Amino acid sequence: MKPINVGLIGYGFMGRAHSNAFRKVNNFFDLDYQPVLKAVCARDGGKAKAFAERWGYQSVETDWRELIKRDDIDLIDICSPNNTHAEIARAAAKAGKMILCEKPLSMDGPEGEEMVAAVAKAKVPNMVWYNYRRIPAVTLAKKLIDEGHLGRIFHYRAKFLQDWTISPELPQGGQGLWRLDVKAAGSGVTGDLLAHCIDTAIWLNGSVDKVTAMTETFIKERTHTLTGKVQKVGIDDACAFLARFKNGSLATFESTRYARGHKALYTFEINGEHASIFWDLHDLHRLQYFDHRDEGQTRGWRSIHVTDGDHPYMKNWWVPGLAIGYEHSFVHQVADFFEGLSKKKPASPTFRDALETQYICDAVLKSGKTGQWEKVSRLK
Ligand code: SOE
Repeated sequence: MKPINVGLIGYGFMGRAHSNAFRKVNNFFDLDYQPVLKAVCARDGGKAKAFAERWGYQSVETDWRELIKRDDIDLIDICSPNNTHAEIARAAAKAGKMILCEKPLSMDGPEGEEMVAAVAKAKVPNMVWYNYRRIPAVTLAKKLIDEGHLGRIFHYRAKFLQDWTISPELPQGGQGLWRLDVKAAGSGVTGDLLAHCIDTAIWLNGSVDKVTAMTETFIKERTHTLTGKVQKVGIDDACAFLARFKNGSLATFESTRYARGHKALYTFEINGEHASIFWDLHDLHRLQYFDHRDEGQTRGWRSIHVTDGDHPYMKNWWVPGLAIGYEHSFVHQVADFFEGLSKKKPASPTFRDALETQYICDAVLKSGKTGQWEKVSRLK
């Protein structure tokens, strides 16, 4: 196995999810490559050191520029807030590093285009961590659609509901709360949660032509953690939009952080001429499937427990019937990235693929302001 020296930037929730994946991947997948946890980088040296000790990183940096300069780093993994992705990715590409970037790719489409151009010019492998594609039940949905089980698709319906920002006392900005600060996040639920729904949707159902959206910011002002001042909130707290896919199907998407009782309720349903599919993150190892062609008396929704050896990724884990969870989607993503290197067939979504999601988010946010249908841009 060829070692790939990883330099991780950021040590939050995603820093942990990725580190866990790097550590586990070779235990469960036969690959030509092996990630080595070389360095973790964060501005707070003490916290970075504690993270390095806990996860087994060999060294610590406090300036990402120094990390990128290092000859012993092959791959940069960007887990820092959204407003840092572009600058880091451009520098890492220039230095010839492979790049993994947390979602969303960028603050907006034009910034994403620069990132796509940078990795294309440098010819460096790249991928964005839209991890839900690699939950076996979601991957199975893709397989069933591609094999034609659903037939023509009429409807796509997605939701991502949370309830963690309802309190007006919650500040914006700083560690853990930068997602509420528009300068760091770029947008609210659109770039954070709907971006996931959009990525899955375009993967399963193809490109989106146009959208019409409504957005709302329920709490207009919050104290900023870094300045201590009460400041205007610039993110969308909730967003719902309609979309028309290129294949003629109609879609509804909804996301909010104000749905009391829901923590991470990501669901999607797809209705085709022969069959329908439903998936729910809270029950992530199951895929609900209804096939109109089933024999009449026993026709009905089946709940497929996606844990058998012939289900996507599952032969690499336990024996049939035993479920895996959220963190495994990241392990699968690392495995696919390395397989892509071996086969010289990049694992998706590459930066180029993820730019499409960015364009859709831009059109959604624009429509939220104009109240009009907006066309989705395409890379020229
Ligand atoms: C937000 O709460 C969040 O952690 C997102 O940032 C993740 O991308 C999503 O998978 C779960 O929710």
